[in-house]
Amino acid sequence: MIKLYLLLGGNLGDKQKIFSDARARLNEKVGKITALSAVYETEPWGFQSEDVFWNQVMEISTNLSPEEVLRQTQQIELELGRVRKTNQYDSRKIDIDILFYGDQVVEQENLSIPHPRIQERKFALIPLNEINPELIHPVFQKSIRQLLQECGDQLKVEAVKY
Ligand code: PH2
Ligand code: MG
Ligand code: MG
Repeated sequence: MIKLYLLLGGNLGDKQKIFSDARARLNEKVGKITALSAVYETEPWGFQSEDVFWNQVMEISTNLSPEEVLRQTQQIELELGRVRKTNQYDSRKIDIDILFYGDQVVEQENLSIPHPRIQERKFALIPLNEINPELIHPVFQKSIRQLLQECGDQLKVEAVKY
């Protein structure tokens, strides 16, 4: 079993319903969810939009390979209505990103693990820090707590109660 960390993100549609569906499908298809952060309301990072994001991080215990995880998460994105319009950042119903797969480093054309921009994004670091601040980034050899302290991202990230 490998400890996998996934990030949910979305800023269109019924976010509560979509996130709940995504968690149920991940729990069924990828592995048991063993830790879950709060849901955070976050300002769009890297592009302009009126529609704020929700983000949430989960830890999953999985037997799937990284490629199989990618296939399942992309399938779930499609089932939940994800439409990819451009290669630029864009509003979307659901994005499921692989942050970490144990301490493995994967560099393939369509898959990079750890997620290549996690260290620049408080919308990923803050929820991950909530569930595992001691997790070590296998490339930088720094904890999530340390990466968060060093992160210069100023965009708003706030836990939501719903
Ligand atoms: N995802 C992006 C680009 N920008 N901003 C926020 N707040 N949350 C996201 O999940 C997000 C983003 C690309 O996947
Ligand atoms: Mg993403
Ligand atoms: Mg993605």
